[in-house]
Amino acid sequence: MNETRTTCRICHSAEIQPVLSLGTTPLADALRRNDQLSQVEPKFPLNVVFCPKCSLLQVLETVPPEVLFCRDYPYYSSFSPALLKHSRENALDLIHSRGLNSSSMVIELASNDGYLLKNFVEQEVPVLGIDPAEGPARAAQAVNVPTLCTFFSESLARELAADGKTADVIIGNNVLAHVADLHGFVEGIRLLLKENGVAVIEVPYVKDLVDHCEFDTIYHEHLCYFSITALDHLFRMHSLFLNDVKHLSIHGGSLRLYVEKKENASANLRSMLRAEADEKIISFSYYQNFAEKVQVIRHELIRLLSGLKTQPARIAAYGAAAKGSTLINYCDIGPKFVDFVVDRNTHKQGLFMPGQDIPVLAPEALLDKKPDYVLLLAWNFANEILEQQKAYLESGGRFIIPVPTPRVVCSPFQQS
Ligand code: JHZ
Repeated sequence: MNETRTTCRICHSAEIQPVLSLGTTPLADALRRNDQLSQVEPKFPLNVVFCPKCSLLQVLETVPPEVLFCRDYPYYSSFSPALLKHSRENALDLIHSRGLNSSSMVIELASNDGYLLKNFVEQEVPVLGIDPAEGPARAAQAVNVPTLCTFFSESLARELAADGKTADVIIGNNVLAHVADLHGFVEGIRLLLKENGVAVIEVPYVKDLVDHCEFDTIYHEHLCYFSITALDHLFRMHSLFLNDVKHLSIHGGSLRLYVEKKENASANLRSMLRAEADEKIISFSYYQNFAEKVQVIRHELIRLLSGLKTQPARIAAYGAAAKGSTLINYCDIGPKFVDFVVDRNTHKQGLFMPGQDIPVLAPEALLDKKPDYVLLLAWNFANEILEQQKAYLESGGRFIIPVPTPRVVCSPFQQS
């Protein structure tokens, strides 16, 4: 059963303040098969609150991780070429900067289909992946990335450490925000990390979420939306130290964190912490008009789509992304607006979008069926997707980018 929190996920303060309600939505990655469409679809409240004490933005509802991530989890990182490039650069940089070799150990938490660890395997650096999603974990094993198909936890870290499997580098990309037992997870990192090891962790940055109104990245898998201040606090609670941070553009704006056992804060980290205080990212006032901005996007997007429908235009969507599910369900964009969604991920093709029962097809459908407009649900990969879709654009097709302000674009260079 899902639980609803009454206290902060990091500092346990009960003084949490409401920021946004996205209503009651289905699980964002629970795409359905044709034979499931007549069944009742589970839906859960999706409410966002802010903790003024430690500055953590978070959702109140916790859906059991086994329900979210295990059996039919359809997200496979390797279908996004830009993410593969980003991950390879990260791996090669770590091999070089940390001097990793055949006697090192790299452990990745939420290693998915081996999209990142395969780069270390290629350079003969020993690795271990840990991921609870059965399909992606099998795919990783198939490309020779040793993978434990289970959740990472404090107790698993204890077992691995007792077996002598401690890490020079622990990687955790887009996983910290997903973890219900946040403190157990971070304690596990401490247990698994060698004395001079580093944990390199990527999380979406709450500043980008708010500044660019990326409200669709809020769904039940994402429990926390981190500021650097909140992260600094979290790691200190487990005698770990956030020593450096990089601000990256991936996924609409992310942070790459460098966490170690000894405190050695970079000047860059100190200045980013100061900037968060100066810009009030750590105060409730920063979040106060977020809900209003989200409502404006919903209103403008529906107005745009309704106007196009009266032409009458035919509209499809690109990206059966989890964020796409939040967008179409919060804005109630169903088959009356969108005929079909396309996605390169073959595990999503043939299924239907959660809550709105829109079919997911292969991207070739854009040239076959020639819709007039394509709503870009995976807007975080806009550059890459518009480049791939040049033929569609040249044939007169148009994309609609929904956030931060819904707008129509007709070339790869226009969407910023
Ligand atoms: P994408 C994922 O969220 C999953 P999602 C997860 N919840 C998370 O934390 C965030 O990332 C950070 C497809 N695609 O990655 C692939 C193409 O078809 O933006 C995906 O299905 N062609 C763990 O699901 C979807 O779009 C392409 O060229 O919101 C993108 O999903 C590319 C680039 C992608 O995130």
